Amino acid sequence: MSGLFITLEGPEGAGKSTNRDYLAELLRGAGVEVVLTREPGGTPLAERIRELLLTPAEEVMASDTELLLVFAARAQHLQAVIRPALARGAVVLCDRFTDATYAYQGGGRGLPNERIALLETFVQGALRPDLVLVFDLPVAVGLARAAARGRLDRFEQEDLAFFEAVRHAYLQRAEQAPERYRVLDAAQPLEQVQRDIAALLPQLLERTHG
Ligand code: Z5A
Repeated sequence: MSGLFITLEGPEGAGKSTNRDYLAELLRGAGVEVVLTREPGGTPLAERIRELLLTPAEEVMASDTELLLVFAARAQHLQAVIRPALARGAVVLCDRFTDATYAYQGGGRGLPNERIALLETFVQGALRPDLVLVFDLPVAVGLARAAARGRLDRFEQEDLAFFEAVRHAYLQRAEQAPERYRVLDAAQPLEQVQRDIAALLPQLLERTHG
């Protein structure tokens, strides 16, 4: 595969979508083909699975059901969108990917990492993001931003301990593979976060052009 696979991760309200669009604008301005997508979702079928995952329901969803749905959506997304885009040399900017599974289903729900790793290999083979941008911020700040948006989804209804575990899992993964991760301070004003992103552009373009 010749494209570049960049994922944006972090807790709710960290600014992933806002900054994904900003980075896309920078890359497109430099003449690069960019594919913007998100997880769970990214294809019509995967978006239907997203609905199942995010809509609060009376029946409690088992953690393993949640895990399998996340990977079912990912399998579809990889086949229909991500792999074809990378194969033609595009930059794929994906709002959340498998690091979110380690953070939410692993850290938050407490599922063993080995189970997640098994599905990761089954669904993705050797494919991993080339770069993971982790937008880090205190849990309370992110939740306040999410709450300001209105109705909370099924994940946003979890308690603070859940989100602390999510944040911890992200930071731990970034620490374990610093060559593939960049942790950005997402509690800063948006303009500063975007300056930090713009500073990454030269190295991204270098990798894009080979
Ligand atoms: N999930 C999972 O469990 N397992 C998985 O494997 C995957 C996902 C892939 C859906 O994600 C849920 O799926 C997610 C985990 C689970 N849990 N939840 N909830 P999502 O990405 O769709 O949901 P989200 O994280 O809640 O998205 P979000 O709240 O839209 O966050 P965001 O994209 O990081 O933020 P934003 O929309 O760019 O910004 C939010 C607001 O803050 C907005 O008004 C901005 O203008 C503002 N903002 C952004 N940056 C700043 C700064 N720096 N200062 C001030 N204000 C800012």
